[in-house]
Amino acid sequence: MTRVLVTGAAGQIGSALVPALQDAYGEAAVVATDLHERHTEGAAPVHALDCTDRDQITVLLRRHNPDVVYHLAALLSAVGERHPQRAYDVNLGGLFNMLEAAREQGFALFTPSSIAAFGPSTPGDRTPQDTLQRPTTMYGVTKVAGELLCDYYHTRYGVDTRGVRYPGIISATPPGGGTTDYAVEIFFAAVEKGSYTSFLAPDTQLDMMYMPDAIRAAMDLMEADGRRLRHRNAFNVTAMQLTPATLASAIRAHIPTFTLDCEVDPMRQAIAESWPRELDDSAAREEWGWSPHYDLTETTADMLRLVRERTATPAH
Ligand code: NAD
Ligand code: AKB
Repeated sequence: MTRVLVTGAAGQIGSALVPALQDAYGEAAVVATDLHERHTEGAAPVHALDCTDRDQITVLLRRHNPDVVYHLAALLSAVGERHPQRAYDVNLGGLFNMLEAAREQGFALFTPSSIAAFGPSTPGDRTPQDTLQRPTTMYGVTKVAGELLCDYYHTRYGVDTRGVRYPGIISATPPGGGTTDYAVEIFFAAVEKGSYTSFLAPDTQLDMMYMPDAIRAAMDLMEADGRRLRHRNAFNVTAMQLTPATLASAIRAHIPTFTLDCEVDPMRQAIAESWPRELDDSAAREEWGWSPHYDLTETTADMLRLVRERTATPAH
């Protein structure tokens, strides 16, 4: 039996990853952890694990003895810019602690990086797998340093580290304070109010992906034959390139009266403009067979269905 532990399990990705892991490996095989303990009806219990607390990590990981850890605990870009010191502690200090635990205990470690690991001097179109990385946010700095740390622990200690550079993730689970959060908020606003005010300018293009593809990317990479992986950590992955305007027009195919306007938040606009417009994900396709299943049309239809279910709002 594969035993799995997830950190940051109560967040946007973790709350979708945990049930998918339970489906794949069985409920008893998956331990969900986050900063604070949580018991929500119908969901796996979340155990307390602060990834900046090395002693707590050692005790909990020895107790559960996982084969694989999905390390999702982090502060995202916008929150990270508001609290850079805390972002450094959680994103890099927490990852260092998990890597040390992986070295001592021998589990495989999945760590997501992000399009935020690139910066304004990176080529923004068809951004290559291996290219210039000079991010200008604390979040991005911790992501690029984290990619390097994961590479180091693999080459130096043989730890089975793996990871992807996620684009913005669209889901009906709430986002945690990033620059791409608008792509989730817009669906809730469309269903609840029929209009949305975007904090990014309407023509700001970023890579995006629907949650089921993001979950499949993580699980497929962890199941892939390690001998085929030349990059291991920080594989570029993408599914679609969106702007607030293109997303609004896809929503209008279902809600014709939907309106988009915009009040630019200068901080998040500057962050978005420092990130790539479209990643080249050919290394992931070649090395472990990655390809997305959801395009904009399918994502929009499924998101509106889920958001209506969650908000109990009938279709217009
Ligand atoms: P999120 O903010 O929704 O969730 C992160 C979780 O980490 C939260 O539940 C939070 O309580 C927890 N956490 C914070 N500090 C902690 C600590 N000290 N110890 C333990 N847990 C702590 O983030 P997410 O969107 O689920 O992202 C998960 C991972 O994926 C992160 O590494 C993030 O950088 C990466 N990622 C996410 C996206 C995206 O669009 N969601 C895109 C690229 C990369
Ligand atoms: C953010 O906007 O901070 C995240 C990310 C792309 O890493 N969604």
